Amino acid sequence: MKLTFRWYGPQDPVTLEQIRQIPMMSGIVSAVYDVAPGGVWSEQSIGSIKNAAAVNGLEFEVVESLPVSEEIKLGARGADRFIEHYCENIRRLAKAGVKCICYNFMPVFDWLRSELAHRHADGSNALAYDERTVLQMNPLTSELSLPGWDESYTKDQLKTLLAQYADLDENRLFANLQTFLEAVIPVARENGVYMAIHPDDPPWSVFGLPRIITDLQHIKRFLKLADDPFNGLTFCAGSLGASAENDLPNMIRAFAGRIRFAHLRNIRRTGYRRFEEVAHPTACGSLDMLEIVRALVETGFDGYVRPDHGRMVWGETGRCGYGLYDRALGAAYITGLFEAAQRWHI
Ligand code: DNO
Repeated sequence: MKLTFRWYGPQDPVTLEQIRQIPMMSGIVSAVYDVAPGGVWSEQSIGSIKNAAAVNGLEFEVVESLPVSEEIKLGARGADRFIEHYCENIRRLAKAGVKCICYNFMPVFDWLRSELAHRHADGSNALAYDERTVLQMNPLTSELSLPGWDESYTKDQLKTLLAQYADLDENRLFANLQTFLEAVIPVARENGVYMAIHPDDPPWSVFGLPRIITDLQHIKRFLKLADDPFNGLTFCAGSLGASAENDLPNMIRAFAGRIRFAHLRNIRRTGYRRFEEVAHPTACGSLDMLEIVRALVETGFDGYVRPDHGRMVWGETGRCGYGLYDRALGAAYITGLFEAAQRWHI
């Protein structure tokens, strides 16, 4: 496996000089942030990420995210043009040495949380989700807003978008995903880039919008839409683990050979559709991190890994979930798990 770290570009308070000092760090996971979803990334912007990484002895082989525009998810008029843009981005990224692209197919919202700085007993804070809080919010009328996406749309834009999704069910979303994959996967294959869809976070429907990358059955269905090694998966432990019904090591075994990227983090489930993000080690949360790594090693996983959301510790401030310290601790812990699982075949 190759250990990587997410970097949000020159604006990120976490620097490449810091990232390179984390033991075993091979490269960064990044994206072009100044182009709206659906646009084409300039070769210059892609090249400048690559160069900045290289100057610091780091690779840039993984993109997260190359966003899929809502037109594609909706199967709306104009979707073809955006799919062509998407393919062009794959070609350009491949030319710059990118080997894996993480994306998601969640309508309207990406990840959702009800709290961005949930305080833990030890004084650290982390992201948290409580469905009871989320259900009190009507994204159209409520004055309350959810962290994570509230600045992305104006109320009017959101209203139009949600109306467009009103009669889109799971099957139609799958059909639109299939149309997307039929165009994109051959381009990915020709260019030697693995596509790695990210699970929905949390892995259930929110605000009546369908979510389809959620559990064993749905992900099996997704993998069959294009039964091709280049149609792969980002295995996000924290996203899938939010549902107690997801048996993560079992899912890893079921998806063997198709997992290209692993996001490893722990969460603690504290009730029905309620969880908080915690430090990476097994004993800190509900997920058995060693069993997860063991399943990856056992199934011959040779993709990219990154520590995922960290807590804010030692007074650090910055982008929620993406500070330096706790993710660096997570990286060191993940390295240890892989070393043990690989050496002792535990
Ligand atoms: C949140 C991330 C997601 C992820 C996208 C991938 O911290 O895990 O935003 O990058 O869903 O497309």
